[in-house]
Amino acid sequence: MDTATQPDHQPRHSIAVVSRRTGLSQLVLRAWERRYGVVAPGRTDSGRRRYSDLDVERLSLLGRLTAADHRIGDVANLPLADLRQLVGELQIPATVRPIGAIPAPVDAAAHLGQAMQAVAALDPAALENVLTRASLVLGRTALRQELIQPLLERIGDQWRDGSLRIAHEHMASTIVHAFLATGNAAQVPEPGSPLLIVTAPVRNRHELGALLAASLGLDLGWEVLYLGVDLPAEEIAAAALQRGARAVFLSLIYPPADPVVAAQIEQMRRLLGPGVGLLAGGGAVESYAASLARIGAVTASTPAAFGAALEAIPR
Ligand code: B12
Repeated sequence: MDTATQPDHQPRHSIAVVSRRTGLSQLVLRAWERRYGVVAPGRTDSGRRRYSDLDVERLSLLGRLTAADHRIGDVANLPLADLRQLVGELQIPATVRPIGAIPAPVDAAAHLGQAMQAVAALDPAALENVLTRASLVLGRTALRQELIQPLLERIGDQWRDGSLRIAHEHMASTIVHAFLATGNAAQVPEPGSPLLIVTAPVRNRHELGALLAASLGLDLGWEVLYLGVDLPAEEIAAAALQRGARAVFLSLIYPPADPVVAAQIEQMRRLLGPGVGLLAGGGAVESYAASLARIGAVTASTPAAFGAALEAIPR
């Protein structure tokens, strides 16, 4: 039987989907293909890569192995069965195996514990190590939802109850910011992807929720123009119109229920016109529900809601 007709050999997943499933950035996927021929994805008529289920499994296994210190050059061309066996052998020792100075955990809760230790110790290199390793072991979705968001919440709680200082929060925010920004920059959208602008309106200076939303937008196959925070409505609208954005995401974390912010939100629709989709998310979003409803903005409090809202926007 021709293997190309078997379901798991059929090339059907885009590079964005494969990146999301394997936790490997698009940059790494392309580099491994070019340098080591790890997989040979099919191509659409317009030249876009399409990966089969078996390609995804192979890439996932290679991601796990490289996260556990195997050199990609040593494992790149092993048969799938050998890769499965090698990863199987990792399972038990992985929890006790040292990578650098820190034992390598396999689940998000253990990574979170290590990340909090690094924050408490004011050790940016250790925090960066935990994030880098987690990105390979957990994949991008779990990294965002089960490590980075809970980490920020815990830091906020411990900062409020006085067990962490502002210095701890600033160190952690700096590392998480750089980590997310670098990961986002490495995600190259496919040509012709619709454009999403991600930003936060004036008085909003929390940036990490916006960077998380940018990361999610990239995973969903959008090109993202990230404009940082504390940006007046007219600047956001001018950028959206200049670049022909299909949608604008506003991150609203703090301050809640601020009349100046509400007025800026309401101005957005007038400045943008009817053709651009508006979305909002973040801890303060409910306090702006009335203004958001008036301008027809969709509130996305979960990744699934965010995905559905983007999906509903004509491209
Ligand atoms: C880091 C941080 C800072 C840093 C930000 C650095 C940076 N570069 O971003 C700095 C030091 C600047 C800062 C300043 C302040 N902060 Co602050 N900060 C935080 C901290 C620890 C993390 C913030 C963050 O990025 N969270 C990540 C986002 C994603 O969390 P979230 O809004 O709760 O979002 C949830 C959902 O809405 C959803 N979500 C969010 N965005 C999106 C997007 C999409 C697409 C989807 C699907 C879902 C989604 O995901 C989260 C689920 O867990 C939080 C603690 C916390 N619990 O968040 C405090 C926190 C937000 N800060 C707080 C406060 C009080 C302040 C200050 C007023 C402190 C001060 N006295 O100066 C200032 C205000 C600054 C301003 N004007 O905006 C409070 C806010 C309380 C409130 N709501 O009233 C918090 C909650 C801390 C606390 N426990 O008290 N802060």
